Amino acid sequence: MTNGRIGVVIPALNEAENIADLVLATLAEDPPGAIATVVVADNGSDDDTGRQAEAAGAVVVVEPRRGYGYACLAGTEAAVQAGVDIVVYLDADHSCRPDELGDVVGPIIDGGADLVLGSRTRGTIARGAMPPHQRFGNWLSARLMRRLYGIAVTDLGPYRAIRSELISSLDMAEMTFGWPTEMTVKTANRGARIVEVPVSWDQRRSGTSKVSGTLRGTVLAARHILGVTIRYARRRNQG
Ligand SMILES: Nc1nc2c(ncn2[C@@H]2O[C@H](COP(=O)(O)OP(=O)(O)O)[C@@H](O)[C@H]2O)c(=O)[nH]1
Ligand SMILES: [Mg+2]
Repeated sequence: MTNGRIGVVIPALNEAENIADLVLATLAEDPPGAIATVVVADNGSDDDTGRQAEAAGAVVVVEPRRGYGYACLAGTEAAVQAGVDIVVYLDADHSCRPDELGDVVGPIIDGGADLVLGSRTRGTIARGAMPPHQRFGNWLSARLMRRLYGIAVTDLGPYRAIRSELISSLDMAEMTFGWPTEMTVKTANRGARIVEVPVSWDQRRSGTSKVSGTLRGTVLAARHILGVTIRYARRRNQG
């Protein structure tokens, strides 16, 4: 069994219409273990995201360097400093469900996993929530990861949980779209335990997509995900 103090990290860029409800819903959850802190990593939003998050009860860290990885790292550092045992990541737009937090942390609390990946492929994807090019990209990337790392992954989703000690030791370097992939492949290279659980995937509630809904976001995400997957597999094979 692992101690279960949980830090939830929510990277957010211009999510003022979504963030307060999401923080409140997350704080209202009572997963196994306990939520010690909800950290919103505000990535230089030019709307009210930070103030909304704080008013709802989140700890807000401001990371002016743009990038999903920069925001995740700043949020992770704040959560680790608060003394949590487990860090959970979820998106700021209500695509991930806070009431599935217990499913995502469960395998770590039970002592059976070091990293838990929420798989939307194995869960439920709401109609229109995932465009075809994203489905294909996730399928291809997961397949490549299974082949190169021998891990049983079916999706590359944002909803994930990791032991604090592990994330602190991974020396994360991908500061944009490659962050989730880097976390997964470095954990695999360590021989640490990765477990997938089914999660739901809903439509963004409000506001606009910055990643899969834009050509630039899609191309950059695909390039980083595939690049990181291949790069760390080479390092693995070089011992
Ligand atoms: N910190 C940070 N977060 C981002 C950035 N781009 C998107 N996000 C957040 O990452 C999550 C996913 O982005 P989203 O726009 O919903 O992409 P989609 O799910 O592919 O449509 C949301 O919580 C966004 O607020 C960014 O450049 N920096
Ligand atoms: Mg989204």
